[in-house]
Amino acid sequence: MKPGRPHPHPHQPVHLPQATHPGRARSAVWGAGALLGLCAAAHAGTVQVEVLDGAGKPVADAVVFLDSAEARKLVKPLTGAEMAQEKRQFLPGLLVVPVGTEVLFPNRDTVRHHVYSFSQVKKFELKLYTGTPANPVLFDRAGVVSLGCNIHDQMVGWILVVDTPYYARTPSNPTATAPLGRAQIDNVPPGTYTLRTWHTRLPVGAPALELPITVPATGVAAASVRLTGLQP
Ligand SMILES: [Cu+2]
Repeated sequence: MKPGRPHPHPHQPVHLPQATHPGRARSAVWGAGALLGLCAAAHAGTVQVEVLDGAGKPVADAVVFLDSAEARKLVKPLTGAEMAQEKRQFLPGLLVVPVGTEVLFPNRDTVRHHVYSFSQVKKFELKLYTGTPANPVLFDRAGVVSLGCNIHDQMVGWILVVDTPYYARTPSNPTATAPLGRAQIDNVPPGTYTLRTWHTRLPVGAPALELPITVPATGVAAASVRLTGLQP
C-alpha cells in the first residue's frame, strides 16, 4: 500500500462527486482523427469528454464509458488481457476490460507474488506463485476490482470492468492529438447513453460519476465532467 492510502475495502462509505452538466452545444473538435473517423463511419457519432478536477485542472488517467441497454448487447471480451507484476508493481496499474474478459496475471519478478481481490464484483486469490498462473481470471461482472498482494503491501492495482464496448481514457502523457484531460470515444451508434467517469483516485468504493448524453448520427457530442473529491 502507498502511505496514506486507505486499504482497498468494499464496505467503505460512498461519496458521490459533483457533476457539471455536459456541454452539448459545444462543437469544439480536438484531434484530426475525430473527423477522419466520422467520414469512415456513417451513422456513428464521436463523444469527447473533458475531465477536470475540483480545481478545474485536467485529470490524467480518468476512464470514461458509455452505458446503455443497446451497448450492453454489443460487448465483446478482450483477448490477451494481462495484469503483470514487474518490479513489485502491477503493470498496468489500471486495466479497463469489457465484461467477459479473461485476464492473465504473469509474474515477471523473481520473487513470488500472492495476488488477491476482496472486491464484490470479483473476489479471487492467486496463491504464492512465480511465472504465469495457468488459468486466467474471468471478470464477468461490471465494476471496480482493486488488487493487492499479500507479500508486498505497497502493490495496488485496479481493473475496471465495463459493460460496454464504448470506453476511453484521458492520457497519462498528453500529446497533440490526445490533450491532457481529454478522452474521445469514436464510432458510437446514435442514441442516449449514461456517460460514466471513474478514476482510481475517487474515494474507495465510490461509484463512477454519471451524466446523460445523447450521441448524434454524425458529429460530436461533447461533455465536461468535474471530478471533485479526488484523493492526492
Ligand atoms: Cu507481491
